[in-house]
Amino acid sequence: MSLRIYGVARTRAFRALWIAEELGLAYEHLPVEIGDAGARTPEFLALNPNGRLPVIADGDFVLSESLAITLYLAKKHSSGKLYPSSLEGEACAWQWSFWAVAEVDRGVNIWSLHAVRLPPAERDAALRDEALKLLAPPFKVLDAALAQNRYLLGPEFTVADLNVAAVISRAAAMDLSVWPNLEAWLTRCLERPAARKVLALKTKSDKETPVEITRRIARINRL
Ligand SMILES: N[C@@H](CCC(=O)N[C@@H](CS)C(=O)NCC(=O)O)C(=O)O
Repeated sequence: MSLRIYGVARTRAFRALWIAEELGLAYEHLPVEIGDAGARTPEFLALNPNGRLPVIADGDFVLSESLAITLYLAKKHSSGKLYPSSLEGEACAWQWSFWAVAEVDRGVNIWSLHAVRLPPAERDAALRDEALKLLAPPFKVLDAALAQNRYLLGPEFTVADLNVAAVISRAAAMDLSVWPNLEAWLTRCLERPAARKVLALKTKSDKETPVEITRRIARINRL
């Protein structure tokens, strides 16, 4: 199989798996774990010197950074559909993708660790509340954008929605009712068959994650 996706589905590999499923690609999933058991081994560091997941190998072409991966695969396989064909549409897909990483990714990660993923006794309510405060302004922006259109770039789902929804998916258990457009859109995105298939994998791997790994994620990323 020429496309390989490295990274356990609990990680940002979820994003690469989701786009591969949307595109109906044949691929091999290698559920590499983070840290010394996986992404920090010399063999893996040769693929991604950052020691982070996900990575893909498309034939001989190796790529890291989850949202670069989704944009690359969408452009390669679905230009004019999941990937916008106009220069402006493409730029808007980049805009929303960079926005999600810059404005939302870290806050959502902190919130999910301290609301859901760490054992209850180790959750820090102050960090969780601070994350909520950080997320409120960008969520308000997203909610307003979605009042105009069913999806971020218009009436159809595109890679821009996939990228932003995948980043926010860690907050799916959050009370999003103050942002009703955002909430309805996130549900629409995550109910797509491709998303549901990969979410099932992600939920399974979440359940199987040893607590030491969750603690390590919080510690080394200072979350
Ligand atoms: N910006 C990168 C971040 C990748 C990243 O941090 N991945 C996490 C898993 S979700 C990881 O591999 N962490 C490694 C570690 O904590 O040692 C991307 O979007 O791909």
